[in-house]
Formats: sequence, structure tokens, C-alpha cells
Amino acid sequence: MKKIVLALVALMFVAAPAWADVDITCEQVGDTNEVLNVLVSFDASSEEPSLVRAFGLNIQLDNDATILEVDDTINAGYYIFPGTIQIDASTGEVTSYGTAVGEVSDSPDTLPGLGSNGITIEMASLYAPPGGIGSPNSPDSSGPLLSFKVSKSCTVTITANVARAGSQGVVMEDPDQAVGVNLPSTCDVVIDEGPICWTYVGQPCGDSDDSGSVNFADLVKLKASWLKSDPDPAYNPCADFTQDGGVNFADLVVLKKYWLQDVPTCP
Ligand SMILES: [Ca+2]
Ligand SMILES: [Ca+2]
Repeated sequence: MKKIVLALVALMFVAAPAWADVDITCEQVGDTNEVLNVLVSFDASSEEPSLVRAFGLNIQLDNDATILEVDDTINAGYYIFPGTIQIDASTGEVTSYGTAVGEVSDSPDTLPGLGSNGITIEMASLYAPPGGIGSPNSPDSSGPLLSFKVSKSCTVTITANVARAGSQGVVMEDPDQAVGVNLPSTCDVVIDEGPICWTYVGQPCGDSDDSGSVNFADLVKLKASWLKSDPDPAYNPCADFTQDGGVNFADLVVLKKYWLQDVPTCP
């Protein structure tokens, strides 16, 4: 009898996956408007047996700063975006992998998205056969997850999106595996504040007023600031397309280059 009990205990021990620890961190990686300035990383490497299958995280800024852009391509393993992926129903082919930024229409507790101060991230891996580290196409067990760009200084808080990934914010490859997720309480981003118009997507291409195109209105602003520099009150930073503190020939060159063009995004 004792042997049977021991055998059962041994079986249970084998069957129950080890506890997994997943650390999620965020850090500032740049201090200008030129770069994606916040990096979110993860580390699930402290325990061997399992990998993260999916992340569902809320990223919230503490003030009216906005999230302008997300790069969800920096981790090759977590390239499936269940909230926005599009699949052709007749062929089963993926027609668009979408974006990691979840849509409110997909789940009601989703944060508003790009252009607001909160986004919900949903990223998943897809590899087969399941089997953990070393299986074909398995993702890394640690590394960068995504980066994003905020418009001004703020404090970032990352929490679990419960509807998408449960109270821990991650789904393990083995759904029975107990997991403890360490989310950062906060992560401060300090940006050398530029004028708000420097965050307009087309401003570096000559769109001083965020109208989406470069035209006479932008030329008028450039002319009014011509050869003026900060802190001259006549200096209008919105007409400073090179964002170097002065309006001069270099800014005129930019305006000329994109003259009468639409610049919804600036290359
Ligand atoms: Ca314009
Ligand atoms: Ca300039």
C-alpha cells in the first residue's frame, strides 16, 4: 500500500508542471521624439519547463501624454495578434497579422488605443508541436517584447488585462502551469519636452498645423518665423521642421520638398 501511495505521489509530482516565474519590465530607452522611447521586456527563463504562449497587458500613462506608435516586431516569437488578426474564412489563410494593440470592439475592457494614454497589448506565439524550448519556431524565453513612443514625460503602469490573459497577464503554453508574474509597479519616462506640434506626425515634413498636407498655410507660418530662433517670441516651433530651435533655409528646404503633398505620416 505504501508503495502505491508513493507511486501516486511521484506521478502527481511528474504531472504537475513546475511553478513558472515571469518578470515583465519596462524602461526608457531614449529621450527624444525621434525614437521609440519605452521598451517592454519579459523574462520567463528562471524555470525551464514551459514558455509563455500569450501576453495580455494594459499599458497606462498617468497623465495626458499619449502613446503615438508601437513597434511589435522586435520579438520574432510573439507575432500573433489575436485581437486584430484577420483570417480568410474560406481558405484559412491569414490575410493580416494586424497589430499588438487590441481593439475595443474586440473586448470591452480594452484601453482606448493609439493616440490615447492607454493601450491594451495582446501578443501570442504560435509554434508546433507544443513542447517548450527547442520545439520548432518556439519563441525565446526572455527578451524584448515591444517598444512604444510616448508624447511627453509620464509614468507608465503595466497591469494584466484580465479578459485577454487572466489575472496574471500571461498565458503559459501549458495552461495548467501555475505562474507568478512580476509586473513593474511603474516606469518613469522623462522626455526633454518639445512643443506639442513636434509630435504631429507630418510636422518634420512641413505640416506645421497637423492638417495632413503641406500647403500655403504652412508657408505663412514659416514666413512669419523666418530667421527667428528660440527664445525670440516670433519663433514658431511648429514651423521649425528640422526641430533645431531656429527657422531658416533648412526648414524651407523641407517645406519645398513636400510642397502640396499629403503627409499623413512623415518618412
Ligand atoms: Ca499643413
Ligand atoms: Ca529649423
